[in-house]
Amino acid sequence: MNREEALNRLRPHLSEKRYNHTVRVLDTALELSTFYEVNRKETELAAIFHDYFKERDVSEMKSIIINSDLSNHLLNFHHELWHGPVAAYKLESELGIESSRIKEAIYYHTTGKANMSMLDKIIYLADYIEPGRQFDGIEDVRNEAFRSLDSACFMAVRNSIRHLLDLEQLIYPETLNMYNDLKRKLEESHSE
Ligand code: DGI
Ligand code: FE
Ligand code: FE
Repeated sequence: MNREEALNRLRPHLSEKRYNHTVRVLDTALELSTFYEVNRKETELAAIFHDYFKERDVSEMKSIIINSDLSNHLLNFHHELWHGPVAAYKLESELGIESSRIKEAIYYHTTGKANMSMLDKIIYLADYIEPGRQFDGIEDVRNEAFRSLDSACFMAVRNSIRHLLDLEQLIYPETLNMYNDLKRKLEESHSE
């Protein structure tokens, strides 16, 4: 599926605002993929479809989770966390995309996880730093993004956890796993 076809498949499922966010994530992700030499085609499709299920009914996502091999554990956490896994699950049957690498990047784009691939990190980070985002401390993450993928992802997940703590929200375990994993890796690389 080429870029134009993919965007045409996505368009009916999103509001203009969310569609424009997706195009900015796509541009940002492609810049990162060029810089870090990550497969362009995979980056393109993962970015385009990362929020494919973002604006579906919560009840639709819930029934997909219950009637699929997706873990019901997700249902114990905020429904904001469901759209990635559900989109990843539907990728092959609805869109004919078979790549497990694309699937994984979409699955974990909201929560992150330990041992993320370069593609996973690029999608996670592009979603966080695309030019339309305004979070506290985001400029530091934008600057770091083209210096070290691990360090920039660490800053993003650290900020997100801080934000969730401020709101007294539940924190999904994979998000903490991502934080711990990158913290260890960055410490190891500094002590070399
Ligand atoms: O879909 P987007 O808005 O582009 O971005 P996203 O997929 O990163 O979703 C962000 C939302 O997910 C935001 O409202 C914060 C929420 N979120 C991310 N990680 C966690 C979380 N919410 C909870 N409760 N726990 C998490 O670990
Ligand atoms: Fe999302
Ligand atoms: Fe997004």
